[in-house]
Amino acid sequence: MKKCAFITGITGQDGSYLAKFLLKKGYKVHGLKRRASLINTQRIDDIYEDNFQSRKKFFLHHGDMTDASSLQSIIEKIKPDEIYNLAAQSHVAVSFEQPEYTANTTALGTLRLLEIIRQTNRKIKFYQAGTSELYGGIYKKKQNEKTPFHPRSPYAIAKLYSHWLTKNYRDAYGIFACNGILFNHESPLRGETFVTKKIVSALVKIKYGMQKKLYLGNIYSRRDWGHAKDYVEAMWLMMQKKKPEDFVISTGKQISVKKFVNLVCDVLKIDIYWNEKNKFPYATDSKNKVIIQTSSKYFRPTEVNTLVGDSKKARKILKWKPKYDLRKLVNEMIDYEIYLHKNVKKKF
Ligand code: NAP
Ligand code: G4F
Repeated sequence: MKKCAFITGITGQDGSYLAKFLLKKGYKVHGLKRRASLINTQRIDDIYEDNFQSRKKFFLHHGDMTDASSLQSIIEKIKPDEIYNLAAQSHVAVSFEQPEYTANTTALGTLRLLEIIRQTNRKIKFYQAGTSELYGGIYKKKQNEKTPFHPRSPYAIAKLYSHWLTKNYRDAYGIFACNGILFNHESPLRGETFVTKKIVSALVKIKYGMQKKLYLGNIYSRRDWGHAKDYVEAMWLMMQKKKPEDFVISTGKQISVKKFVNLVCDVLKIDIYWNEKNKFPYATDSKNKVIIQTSSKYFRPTEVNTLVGDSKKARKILKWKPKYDLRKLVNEMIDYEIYLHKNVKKKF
């Protein structure tokens, strides 16, 4: 019989890649969708459009992580074998502005799902979308499953609650519940306000005369950036093991936001010159025009300066390894951005 999965956060970056991945594996896929005044299914519309068959395998249900009754009626109706909890207020900077909403969705949302599993069917497997933000202010060379946590934002603290809750429901009730501790992962479908997508999108537009300047925050913070497509495979692999365990998923390499900008400029053949003597560094192009300006608007009250993961456990036990390197990821993101603006580009 076909396996049935329920994905919360299916309209997001990871949700869309995971849905496609599971459909290819022959799953029936159900997703949670919030009601919005504008259409919010752009990332998954192609599942309907490209694959006539998927109409019988792919279903969306209205609901919200803050509304237990909607989650309960969906789960009781569809009877999933696996739940992937990807829904969250996932933006670190926004979590400082909306800490209570972040806790409600990102922490209590997990509790709502686990309670439904505990009360209705403890055989449902549960994946929790954990994050490298849990490590926050820990300055270990590389972070793995044994590294202590030191969250530095309301978002990371909400995720910490979900991390421990997932472990607790595993220990207390024998539920197959696992945490993926995923380091940053990007793609052409990344949300517009995360730094990689913001940089790629702006520099493509600057290159074609559609935008003048890119404003950034802390260009010195360093991240371990992988591709979302590789990372959703790891989620599924964790759920296929006999025993539920937690795994770090990462590339093991990090670069700074500034170096990421330089890499994108290199691919786009934009010459840039950094001036870092000011409190707010900026960069000019070959005509001495400022095209990148840092601004306090994008600084966070507490920053996570460096993250780089050690995913040896996943590589050994799950036999997982990333297929994308950073250059391939950047090329794909740039190609997609150029494709998006192709028609507009013709005007210039
Ligand atoms: P994303 O693109 O921001 O997607 C978040 C999803 O959650 C969207 O589908 C969003 O719906 C949904 N959502 C938010 N609040 C909700 C609510 N109250 N009720 C129902 N749905 C709600 O995030 P992502 O990059 O795909 O990440 C997926 C998960 O992994 C998140 O939990 C994130 O915190 C975690 N994570 C991400 C990374 C990363 O680098 N990408 C790394 C570690 C962990 P709308 O489309 O309606 O907004
Ligand atoms: O792209 P970011 O917003 O990602 P961040 O904060 O690392 O969080 C992402 O990854 C986490 C995993 O570690 C996920 F859990 C989380 O859900 C999310 O997907 O920022 C990356 C870095 C930060 O240090 C930030 O301060 O880039 C810096 N940055 C500099 N200028 C900026 C900007 N970030 C954003 N979003 N916008 C800027 O203009």
